Amino acid sequence: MQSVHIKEVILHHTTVSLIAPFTTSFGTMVDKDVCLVEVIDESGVSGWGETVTSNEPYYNEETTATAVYMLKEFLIPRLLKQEISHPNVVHDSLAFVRRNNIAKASIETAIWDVFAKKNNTSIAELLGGTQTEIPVGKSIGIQDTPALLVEKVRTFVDEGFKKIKVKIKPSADLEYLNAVRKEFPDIPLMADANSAYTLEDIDHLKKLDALNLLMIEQPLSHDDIVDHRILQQELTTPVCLDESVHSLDDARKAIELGSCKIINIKIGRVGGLYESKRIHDLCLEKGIPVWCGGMLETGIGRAHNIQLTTLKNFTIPGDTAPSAHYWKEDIVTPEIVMDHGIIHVPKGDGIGYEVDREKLSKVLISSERITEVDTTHPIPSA
Ligand code: OSB
Ligand code: MG
Repeated sequence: MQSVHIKEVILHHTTVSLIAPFTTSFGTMVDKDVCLVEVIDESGVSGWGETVTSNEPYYNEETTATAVYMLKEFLIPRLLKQEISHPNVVHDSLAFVRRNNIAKASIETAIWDVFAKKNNTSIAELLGGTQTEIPVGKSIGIQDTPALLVEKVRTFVDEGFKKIKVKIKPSADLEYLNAVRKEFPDIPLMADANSAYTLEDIDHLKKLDALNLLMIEQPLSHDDIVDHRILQQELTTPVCLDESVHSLDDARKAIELGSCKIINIKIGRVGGLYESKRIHDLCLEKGIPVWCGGMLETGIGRAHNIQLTTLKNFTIPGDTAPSAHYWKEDIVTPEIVMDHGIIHVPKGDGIGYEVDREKLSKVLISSERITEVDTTHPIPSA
């Protein structure tokens, strides 16, 4: 296999606007700054990644601005002009920086894209993914009334989505979910709390067991795996962890403790495709099903999610909905579309989609070329 040698990195600073506001227990998102990371190999091949951050540190501790800072001051200086034999080694190369996983993933994923393209293959193939059709779920933000939510669910069920995920918070949970279940007794339905509850809510959360949910996602604190164990012992509804799993080690500990029965894998949250694959493999071995979460990505992040989801333990529909559900116009071509609740995995090399520079220019604020190591910080060598 041909290795990667990064000649330059271009940080494309963009602002993108969702077609509709998206509300979770931690707030409402409408516009966000996204940094698109273009890694250019000495052969001239470009690969793409994206910071799946938003402008505020409400989901986790990172923002787009902190991710850009980490890239410029630490991560790019560590990788620029280095010989990278395989993208599997990037995760460990960046381990000298604690956390900042979304920043790390933005460049790690771009290196996977370069490596795959240089070697005339797809990321899915490099990972060992075999699924060619990805079932798609829809994540629905918190609505003003249960009736509005039911109408949204109806629209998405009619479009063919294979799973419906409803965002909840203490003032918008049982009444909303009951309304949906009454109207749709059999659909695969789940709830995502984004850490809105504590163990004091345990009696309240037990009422969810009557709703036959696929799972409840991240009910308790964003970095907890101990209280989730206590909750899981009290619930028949499977607990799924999102925010609390940042690494293979976190996944192992959560599984050993019995803190969850399902794991949501997000490439950004765990620092890249290599760690995502390792978590996938561990979960497969332990009988824990996984699914691919979403972070309201542009087509670049979405494409990486599709490549990852080809792995066989992604048995539950993920949150990677088609681009038109987020953006008036996405930046990749062909458009990412759904066919009766299925995304067909593209056959092309790398991420399988092309970044359309004309479309990119419409959301671009500025492009910053980095060709030399330029940092005042000491950076450990390989
Ligand atoms: O918790 O899964 C989450 C979006 C932003 C931050 C956190 C989450 C989400 C989603 C959206 O649920 C999923 C999507 O991309 O459609
Ligand atoms: Mg979540």
